[in-house]
Amino acid sequence: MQIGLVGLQFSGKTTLFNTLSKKESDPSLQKEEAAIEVVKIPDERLDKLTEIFQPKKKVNATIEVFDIPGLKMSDDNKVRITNAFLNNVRNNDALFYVIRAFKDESVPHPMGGVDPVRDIEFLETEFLLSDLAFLENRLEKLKKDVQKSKDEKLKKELPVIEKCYSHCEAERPLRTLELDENELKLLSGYQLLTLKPLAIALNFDENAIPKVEEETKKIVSSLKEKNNPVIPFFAKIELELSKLEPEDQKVFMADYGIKESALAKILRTSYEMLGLQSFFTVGEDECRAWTIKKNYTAQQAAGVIHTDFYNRFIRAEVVHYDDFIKYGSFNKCKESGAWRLEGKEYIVKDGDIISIRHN
Ligand SMILES: Nc1nc2c(ncn2[C@@H]2O[C@H](COP(=O)(O)OP(=O)(O)OP(=O)(O)O)[C@@H](O)[C@H]2O)c(=O)[nH]1
Ligand SMILES: [Mg+2]
Repeated sequence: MQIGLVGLQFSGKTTLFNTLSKKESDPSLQKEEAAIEVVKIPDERLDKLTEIFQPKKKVNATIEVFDIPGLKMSDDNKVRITNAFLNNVRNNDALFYVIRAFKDESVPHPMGGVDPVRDIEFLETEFLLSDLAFLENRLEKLKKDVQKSKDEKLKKELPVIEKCYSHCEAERPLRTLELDENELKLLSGYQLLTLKPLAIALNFDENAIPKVEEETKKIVSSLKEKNNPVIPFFAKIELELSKLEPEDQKVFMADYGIKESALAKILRTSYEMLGLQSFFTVGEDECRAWTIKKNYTAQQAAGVIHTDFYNRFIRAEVVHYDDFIKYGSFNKCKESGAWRLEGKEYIVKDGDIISIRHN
């Protein structure tokens, strides 16, 4: 799974990226290329399991974060969307608009002044136009092809594209359109930008911390679409804090009045938006957290570990993390019935500890 940091130039994307990836690179060195980093997902439950099993290796679940160079003012003093930018955005499973809400005279703004609502609506409009252009082309082609060929798939696609097109034409992003599983499947190859789950990350000054909730509410109330998750954060100060030891980090965060780190918020929101959850495997060699979609069956989860496990799946031994901690050992879990053998249709729950039996 990959999330993309998207926005105008100098909104704080690379600063946030460095906070997430704990990279030391200097954000003042403006890079022209997109950067990608595999970010470990902190998980206290995995830490606890590692403490108990003392394995040789601990493996966190990961998510890929894509830092996309922001949109700049072009020669005619306007910020223009570019194809390179759109292609970078298309690659992601979910998007975070990183929006400048900090004031700093020494950092120029490509549109002149700081105005989060304008910047958000600008990105939304550009992405809508991009989808609309694609849908228009697709619609035209489909109408011709449907007459010529007997392809059932094309016939099914036509009404879906029509529906999407009118939705975009009414200036609504596709993520607000109700689509069933089959319709989504039909669209999945097209990488439509406004269909991607979206969160808005507002980059505030540290001196905005005391009034951040109020400021955030004000911004959201002026937005056309109010239902996307909104995450206020403080790129500059959080980058400094991310370099500290975890214990010191907690102390300083409390001092500043930052309730949850940008990292935690971004990861939590990504999981929610993408419908993800974790399960664990434990043992002497390694304790590991795995990321799967909610509603995955035991067999599908087994397939994430190894395709052989999917193909040769017999049963899954399952105990939930909470039960394991409560009873203290697998044996006690067996006695109490918390440890079970489940078949391939079992729906895995967040926090399940699983061992796959296969032949
Ligand atoms: N005062 C202040 N400065 C910030 C903050 N966040 C980022 N900056 C500064 O703004 C400048 C741009 O930050 P970057 O993180 O590189 O911005 P970016 O969004 O990656 O920019 P592009 O990659 O060019 O699109 C840097 O000099 C940062 O130090 C902030 O919260 N407060
Ligand atoms: Mg950058």
